[in-house]
Amino acid sequence: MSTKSIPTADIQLYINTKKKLLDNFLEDLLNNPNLFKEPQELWDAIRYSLLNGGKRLRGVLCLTTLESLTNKNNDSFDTDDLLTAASLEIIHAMSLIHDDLPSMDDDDLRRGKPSCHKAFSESTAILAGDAMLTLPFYLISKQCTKLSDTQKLSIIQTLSFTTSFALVPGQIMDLAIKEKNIELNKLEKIYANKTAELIKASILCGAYLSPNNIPQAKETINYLSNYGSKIGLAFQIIDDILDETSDTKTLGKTSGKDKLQNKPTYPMLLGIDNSRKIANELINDASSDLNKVNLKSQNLQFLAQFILNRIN
Ligand code: GRG
Repeated sequence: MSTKSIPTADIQLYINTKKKLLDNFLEDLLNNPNLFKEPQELWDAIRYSLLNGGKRLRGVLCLTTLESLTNKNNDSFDTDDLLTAASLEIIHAMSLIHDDLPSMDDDDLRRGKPSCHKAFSESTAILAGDAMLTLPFYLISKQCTKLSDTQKLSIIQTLSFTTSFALVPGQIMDLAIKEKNIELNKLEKIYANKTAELIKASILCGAYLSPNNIPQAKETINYLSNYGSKIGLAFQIIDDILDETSDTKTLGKTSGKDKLQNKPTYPMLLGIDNSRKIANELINDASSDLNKVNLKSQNLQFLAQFILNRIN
């Protein structure tokens, strides 16, 4: 299937509709008094960090993958689907809380508001992140009632593998960079781990939510996996470009920080034009991977385009 393009406003509307679904679901989840008890400070910090905007790209990718492999849509996603998509957003938000800490990327601003450790205390931010890291495993194992044990295990394995073997190592490698002239392949490895793997995991979790009898399941998973790694790397390259070219208000986090911290990035190593070219190639490659999968819509293609054209 060749990819038609779609007006940016249409894909933004598509994303916003799913974002609203996820925002409402997360809000209801966090307002459940049976689940969230004392101390108030902990749950206030979690609510503050989770219900504060964000593009919800990981949750949207999960639901879009499910939609692309099945006949489900916004009206027919069930609680298990939304708990899984929400879990990806919970882990993502947790990683942002910890990333903003003074001992990590040290940023006072996130999603246009003071970072969690600024709005609360550093210890509360660390502990809120800790609770958010394991919450998804409780939600999926206990509250997903329709998924088979195999599906739950695949999702839990994907999430735990991604955090232990990609996000955390990626962050450690990122913090350890000392030389400004790091080789590109080393930077690519860091980005693949700290950013692309969770994006890939979002797509895989969406695939695991669909019934187990997808034709040629293994091949489908492989192509979706390749698509995820490529759009994930492109996402981080665009993030680097936006850090240089956009402003703090649009980004909702401090712009120009990489330069300030003397951190090597794609634009620093290759220039903005070449970095954009690489991101463009990655999106084209990802699109070719998707063309090998029998999908019911082109929405994953459109999300890849969105990643390239995003402004925040
Ligand atoms: C244990 C999961 C875990 C993590 C600990 C702190 C850490 C290790 C990893 C941080 C990795 C990190 C922050 C990577 C950057 C990824 C990135 C570009 C985030 C911004 O994503 P957006 O733009 O954010 O989708 P919004 O706010 O829109 O959700």
